[in-house]
Amino acid sequence: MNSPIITKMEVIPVAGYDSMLMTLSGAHAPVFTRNLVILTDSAGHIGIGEIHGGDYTCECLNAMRELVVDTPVVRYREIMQKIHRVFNHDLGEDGEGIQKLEISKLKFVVKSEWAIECALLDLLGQYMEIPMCQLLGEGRQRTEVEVLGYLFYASDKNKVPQGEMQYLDEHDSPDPWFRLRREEILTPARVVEEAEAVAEKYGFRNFKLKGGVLAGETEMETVRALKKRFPNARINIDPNGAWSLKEAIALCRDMHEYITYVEDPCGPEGGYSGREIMREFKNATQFQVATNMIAVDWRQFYHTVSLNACDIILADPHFWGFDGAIRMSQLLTSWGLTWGIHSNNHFDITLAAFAQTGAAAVGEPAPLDTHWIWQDGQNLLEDTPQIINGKLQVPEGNGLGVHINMDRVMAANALYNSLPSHDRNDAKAMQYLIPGWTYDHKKPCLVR
Ligand code: GKR
Ligand code: MG
Repeated sequence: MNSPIITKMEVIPVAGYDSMLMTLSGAHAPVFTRNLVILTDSAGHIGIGEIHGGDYTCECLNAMRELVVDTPVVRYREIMQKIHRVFNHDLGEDGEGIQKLEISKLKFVVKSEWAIECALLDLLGQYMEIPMCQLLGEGRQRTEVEVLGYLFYASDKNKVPQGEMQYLDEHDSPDPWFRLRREEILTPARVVEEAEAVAEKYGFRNFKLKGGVLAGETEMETVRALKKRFPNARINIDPNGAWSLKEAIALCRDMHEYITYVEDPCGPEGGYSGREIMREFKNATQFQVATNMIAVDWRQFYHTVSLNACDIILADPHFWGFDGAIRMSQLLTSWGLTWGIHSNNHFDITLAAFAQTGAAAVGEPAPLDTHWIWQDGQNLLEDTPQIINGKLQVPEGNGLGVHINMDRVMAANALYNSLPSHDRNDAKAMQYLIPGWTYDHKKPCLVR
């Protein structure tokens, strides 16, 4: 067999800068972390993958190395099979998933091996001289993929003592979006400014507002202001299950002319799972509902679909794998449901992976989530895929179709190594806004 052999697997943890973005979990820290997988093969090709950060994911990846190295690239499915046989995820530890957005559980929902799958598909595509999307499902469906403008409320970073947790300051950037994204954005008018800035820079036509931050009625006011400014946009809101069923119904019932669909409006309560509660929300409001919280594995997916609890499943490839995410798009499409992608903070390697996955998804995907606009400028690639007119351009080269810049990777690794902790902790920065703040999955983070 002429297939190249995988000669090396590197796992490189990296970090990048973020804004003080607000969610139900608290405030994003100034720095976020990710893990990179870099495979080298005997033909001299490099395959890359990116996944969530933190020591747990990094250790899992390092433990998988010996199942990957010295294997022919074309045996990528056997490699994944071996990994799954050896690293049989214990359902006990992630059974509840992130129904309550408990960030400490995210590491069990994310499956580290999907970064290896991405790097393997990158190598296989290079060997076969085709883009990664041609290796997935039914092959390439489109050459550009719609993404949405992911809007966040952001707190004033100056409330955090200098030196304690240093947020990036871009007040002297020539780019209006880069300046704005590091400022306080806490009112409906400021969120409209935010949407204008990203619409101008990236051409977004549709938006998602991260809720679970202010009182529900204020968040609805923000949605109304957005719709007034962008009457043709599809706008959705995602409070990550912060509202009780009763609150969610009261807040959303009269919002049909403003909101296209609601993402995880409510979650588990009163002994019922998030799936049952979302079904009741749908019954009461007739809204289309999306999730990245109540269906994060195939067993949860079964119950979600059986209950008809959801219309749009955001199949994050870091949860489902690339093959799995596309399989999901096939199932959803054949059942008349909608597929999309969920994201967390990420670099442009994940952006390229989203482009390839979105290109292979069948049917009519919902505009994909991406946090990348908050990280734009800190690129680890030579040729970061661009968002033009709200559409992510799918790289045309072989495999992932992009090239890594190792100098930037090593700088991001140095930043990671300088951190006192590598795990996401959204409570820490919150303490400077509200002393003694603790996470409560039923209270918007700034409502205490
Ligand atoms: O970036 O903090 C965040 C988001 O709230 C993230 O944690 C969510 O998982 O973006 C995600 C979502 O759509 O629920
Ligand atoms: Mg969500």
